[in-house]
Amino acid sequence: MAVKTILTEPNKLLRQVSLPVEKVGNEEKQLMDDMLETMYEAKGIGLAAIQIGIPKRIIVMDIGSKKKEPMYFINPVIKNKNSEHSTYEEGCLSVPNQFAEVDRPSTCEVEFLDYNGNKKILKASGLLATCIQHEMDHLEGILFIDYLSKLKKMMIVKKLSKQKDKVDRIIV
Ligand code: GNR
Ligand code: NI
Repeated sequence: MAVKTILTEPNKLLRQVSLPVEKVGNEEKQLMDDMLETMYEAKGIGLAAIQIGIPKRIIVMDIGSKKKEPMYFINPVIKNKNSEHSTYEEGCLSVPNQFAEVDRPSTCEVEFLDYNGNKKILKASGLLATCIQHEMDHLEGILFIDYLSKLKKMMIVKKLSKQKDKVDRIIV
């Protein structure tokens, strides 16, 4: 297992649409292990493969509070979205230290393959529903800041760009 670097906005790769996984083999399992370790190290509750630069439709999550409860989603598809919405203060490891309220369907059903390649269906509500929808957006190249007003989004991207320039100057 290995901790990978998490890409941050602005980065073109984060806008790429991820491709379906053909078969859940050793390479995919290795990737999921690395993703989980990277997510835990960054203290996140979810991570999509594209966040470490790999455009595959793979997500790992752990919203457990006490013990580790890892979840793996391969080729996830949302089946039923509730017409009732709820708002949640979201953050993203690819948009560091920025938070904003996002409105999404309050519950949903997700069909996916698990770590062993078995087909599963999950009914999600609360934080789980929010997180899975946030992660599935990553598979389409969408970030939570895309739902904010143009002005709010611009301010966040500008801040992050400045932060990146600073880091580059220190390294160079
Ligand atoms: O760690 C994360 N927390 C979070 C909080 C509210 C809504 C969504 C998330 S997902 C985020 C990790 C991440 O960026 N996943 O893509
Ligand atoms: Ni995210």
